Amino acid sequence: MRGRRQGSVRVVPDSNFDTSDEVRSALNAGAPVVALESTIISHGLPRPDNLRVAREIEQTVRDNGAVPATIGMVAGRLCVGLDDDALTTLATSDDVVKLSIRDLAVAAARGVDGATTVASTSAVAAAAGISVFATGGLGGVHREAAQTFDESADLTTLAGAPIVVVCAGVKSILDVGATLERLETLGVGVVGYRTTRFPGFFVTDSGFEVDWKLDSPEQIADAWRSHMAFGVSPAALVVANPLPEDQQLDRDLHDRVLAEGLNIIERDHITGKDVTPVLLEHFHTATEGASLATNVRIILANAALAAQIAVAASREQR
Ligand code: PSU
Ligand code: MN
Repeated sequence: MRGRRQGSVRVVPDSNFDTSDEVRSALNAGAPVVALESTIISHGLPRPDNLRVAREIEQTVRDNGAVPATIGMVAGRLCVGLDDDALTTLATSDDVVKLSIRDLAVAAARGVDGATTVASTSAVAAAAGISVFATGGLGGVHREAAQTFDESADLTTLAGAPIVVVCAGVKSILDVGATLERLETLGVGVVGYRTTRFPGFFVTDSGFEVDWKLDSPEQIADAWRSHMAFGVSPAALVVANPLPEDQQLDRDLHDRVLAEGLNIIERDHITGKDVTPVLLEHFHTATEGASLATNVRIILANAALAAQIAVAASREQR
């Protein structure tokens, strides 16, 4: 196979992906690029706000000095950097398939439109030579996983995708403690941004600690440079960026809606890749928009921090 190595992932020649001119030029010049996922757009946020938010995320990356590379599949082509038409399709079409890492090849053969999860986005981004990725929340170990075995492929994929992932932790719809244990087992680094408390997405503090705290984009870029220079681990580095306390979702509302959502999953026998989207949609309808507003603040904050990290990393490279 052609291509240079970055961790265990081979950086493939960009002809294997449909890379936009803007993203390709930025990568060739060593300029800062931030990868963005598309499942958040198609299955994570309600319409019609999702398209507006998708554009705002890209604009936030630009405002902070980096080039956005939203990743997704259009008519079977795996795209790194979507134009506005493609973004619109993924946000508005009813036929967009949620694509985890295992789905990419079959989906390409079928020529579908698809949205990439954290798993597939991080793997494609790392292979394309992008070193920073912004998302909302990671998938993780579901409650009841001891019976259902429901653990997101996000976790296992991050073990072999060398990229910095900026997120607000994982949603409390998951088993947060078990998710952190799995990240440890898988060798995925977790640092808190200006905190040692692991965030719970809608809420600032999930109740769990992380071992490391880094306080600036430069410190994170330094850590990443060491990770890549040592070359002893192919894993991602998760940067957990909590929402300020005065912006989190009301705790009582949060706990009530979560309990309802978990009941729906059990009542309707929801399984597999539908679990996460059904829980997220329940949150957005049951909180009458409050969770959506929180969600948007989180994603934009993560996009800004990711761009600042990408800028710091590209400065050090030169
Ligand atoms: N968690 C969120 N918002 C999301 C997702 C997770 O708070 O939109 C999406 C991401 O794309 C993530 C995926 O990678 O759900 C995980 O799905 P699953 O649990 O089926 O692996
Ligand atoms: Mn699952």
